[in-house]
Amino acid sequence: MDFSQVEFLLSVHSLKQLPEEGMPEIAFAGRSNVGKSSLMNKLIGRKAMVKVSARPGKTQGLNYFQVGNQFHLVDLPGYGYAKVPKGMKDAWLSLISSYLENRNTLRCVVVIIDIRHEAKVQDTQLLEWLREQSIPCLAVYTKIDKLSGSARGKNARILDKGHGIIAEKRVLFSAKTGQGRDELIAALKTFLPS
Ligand SMILES: Nc1nc2c(ncn2[C@@H]2O[C@H](COP(=O)(O)OP(=O)(O)OP(=O)(O)O)[C@@H](O)[C@H]2O)c(=O)[nH]1
Ligand SMILES: [Mg+2]
Repeated sequence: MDFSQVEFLLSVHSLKQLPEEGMPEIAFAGRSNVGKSSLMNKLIGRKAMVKVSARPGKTQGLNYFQVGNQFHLVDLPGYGYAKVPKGMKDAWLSLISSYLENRNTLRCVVVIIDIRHEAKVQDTQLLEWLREQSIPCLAVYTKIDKLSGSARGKNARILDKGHGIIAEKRVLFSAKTGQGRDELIAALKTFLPS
């Protein structure tokens, strides 16, 4: 994967703003504040191309990034943040689910999960829904820098069990140290045309 040319393309707030289907797309989903945008920055090797915030709810709309003329990376707004007004929550949900369901060029949804917490119902629901829709996905357990080696292994096994994920099919990652970046790239490559 060549990240020497990455640019921000656009922020999509309604289905009709979606760019025409062309390049393959990889979307990044997960709870608010889990570290989706940070993971993307680490992946592309930029400090702040994707906006990051300590405050949950930073990413709104679907933010499109284009990598060379190879593929799109799509940063999705986080879910599970209680302080977002209900009307806005429903609008997000309908935008994101229609995007995920109908986007023919979507090759993989990276579902990002905080390794420190037990299996959360919204993550389980998303993973099950993606499986039902036959949308390929990859689970990434992030913020591993916040745990010691043994706690990492233990928590990863708990999450695998809770979400029905096979250990070989997920990646442990840290946006702080960059650990897991090579594994993430190798896994993502399997979803893209060679
Ligand atoms: N220690 C550590 N902190 C992280 C890691 N990933 C993200 N963070 C921190 O977690 C906070 C949220 O990161 P974001 O990347 O903005 O999270 P997000 O999932 O995009 O959040 P929303 O856009 O609000 O849904 C920031 O303070 C990051 O610095 C990680 O791997 N390790
Ligand atoms: Mg974000």
